[in-house]
Amino acid sequence: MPTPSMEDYIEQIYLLIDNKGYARVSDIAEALEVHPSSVTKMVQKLDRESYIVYERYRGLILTSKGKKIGKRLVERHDLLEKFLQTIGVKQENIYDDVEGIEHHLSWDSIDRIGDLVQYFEENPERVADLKLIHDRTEEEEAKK
Ligand SMILES: [Mn+2]
Repeated sequence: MPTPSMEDYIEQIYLLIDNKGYARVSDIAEALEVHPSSVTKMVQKLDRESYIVYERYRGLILTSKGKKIGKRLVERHDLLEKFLQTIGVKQENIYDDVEGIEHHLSWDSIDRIGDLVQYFEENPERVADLKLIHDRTEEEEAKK
């Protein structure tokens, strides 16, 4: 299994290739806010572990193993965003919170959160109930 840091790279490489058709070291460095030399080190590691194929002057591509994991990581990120949105987390907190938790949950927990999101999608009146609790909590907080 990839480490959290490897997951961040695979996720970004997958997104870049999906959006632009390619992923350059400089693009990855910019997306992850890290130094290009760290990116070079990591892509070499990802190459050794068969997630990507990296050729210095030709760029990099995901192997089928890298693609499969990349897709799962992007879906996991999107699911967790949707989950936090559904439970009423403020938009400004969502991206950073997902980046903070996404690597630290088992796939079992991810799948169960997926069930919960699906439950809310199928029962929008439950989302409205939850909103009432949310509003009540905020009112009580405001009084303190
Ligand atoms: Mn992410």
